[in-house]
Amino acid sequence: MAPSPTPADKFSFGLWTVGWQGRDPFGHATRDPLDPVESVHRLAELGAYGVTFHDDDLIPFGSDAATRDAQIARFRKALDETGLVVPMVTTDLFQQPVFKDGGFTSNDRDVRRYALRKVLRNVDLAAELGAKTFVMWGGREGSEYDLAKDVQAALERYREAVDLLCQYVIDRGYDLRFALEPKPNEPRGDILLPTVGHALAFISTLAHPERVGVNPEVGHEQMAGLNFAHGIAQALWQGKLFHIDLNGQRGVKYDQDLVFGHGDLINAFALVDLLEHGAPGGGPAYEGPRHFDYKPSRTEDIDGVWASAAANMRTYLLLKERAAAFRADPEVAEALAASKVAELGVPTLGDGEGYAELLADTAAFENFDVEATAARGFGFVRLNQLAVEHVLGAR
Ligand SMILES: [Mn+2]
Repeated sequence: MAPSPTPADKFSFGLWTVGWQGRDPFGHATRDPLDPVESVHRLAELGAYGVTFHDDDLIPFGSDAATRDAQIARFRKALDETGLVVPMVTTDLFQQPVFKDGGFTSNDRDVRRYALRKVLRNVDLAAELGAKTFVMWGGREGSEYDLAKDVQAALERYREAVDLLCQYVIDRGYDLRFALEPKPNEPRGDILLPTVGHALAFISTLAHPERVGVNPEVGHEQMAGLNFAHGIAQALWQGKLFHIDLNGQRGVKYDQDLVFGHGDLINAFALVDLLEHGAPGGGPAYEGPRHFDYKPSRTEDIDGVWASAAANMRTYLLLKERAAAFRADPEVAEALAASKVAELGVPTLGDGEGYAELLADTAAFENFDVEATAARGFGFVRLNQLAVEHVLGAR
């Protein structure tokens, strides 16, 4: 029996997740629009603590000032009534036709200036609502045709945009950090900053790198055939895991946005273990919101929407419970020791040792028994089977 979700679990959902109407490139919507106020109430009832949104999820694109203010007021009232918070806000720079070649990196300079204004306005709203993280998914920042996009210039313009936004929040005194969300492709043929690694390298070139981290999404990394738990581990190691998008994906194909755990379940188990306990060698755990960026499948009716929202949280809590049991199992402790997992946390060089001491250490090389060491197994398969059995509830 997994515990029911409570706000202490810090589960959050995008308005665009439960609000997705099931429209895809081959088919019309299968569900009616959902009022954001209704979503706030239903998510609170299910035990979520937070709700997130793109500007256009809350305020229809092109609304006049009065409509915008009224919609924000209705939303705020729902937050006050439910106690839900807004930990993160993001801007839609992908749906409107004007952004067909991107926002910050459109070849058209006027579009780039318009995109920046749209984001600046939403940064003000994010700060007003108390959000601490501003996510940027550059879904249209990319190309289909290599000769039509100067990628180096596009990266310069990307940097110019992020530097300007950082300067703005610093000057305004906002307690807000940015998180870049990588994705390899879809809707563009190729998207800039396609993986966590690309994004981390880009951040190191910025004027205010301390203000910018990543918001990795399970499916986005797995679409590139990458190991999500590894990407998260590197982001944590570099102090850059500002936010996370949890969902499920079954291999290298279109972005499925399944319920968390409905893709690679064993990788999801390793992920929850890492987020909750930190690295075995003492690396940090994750303190931020457990944010679900999934889509209730097109086959589901509105009851299925709320059932799938609950499923995300329940799967997370079940995996959290299973991870705790895994860590507490004496046989697992013994298998971890046999696999020398903790030994990787020991520095390769001794205290005060440099290359001179290493060169002088005959045990390290001249007298090292290469053959005997090479013959010893690490026992990783046994360890993994113990993990699988914990996931299956067999232990
Ligand atoms: Mn996705």
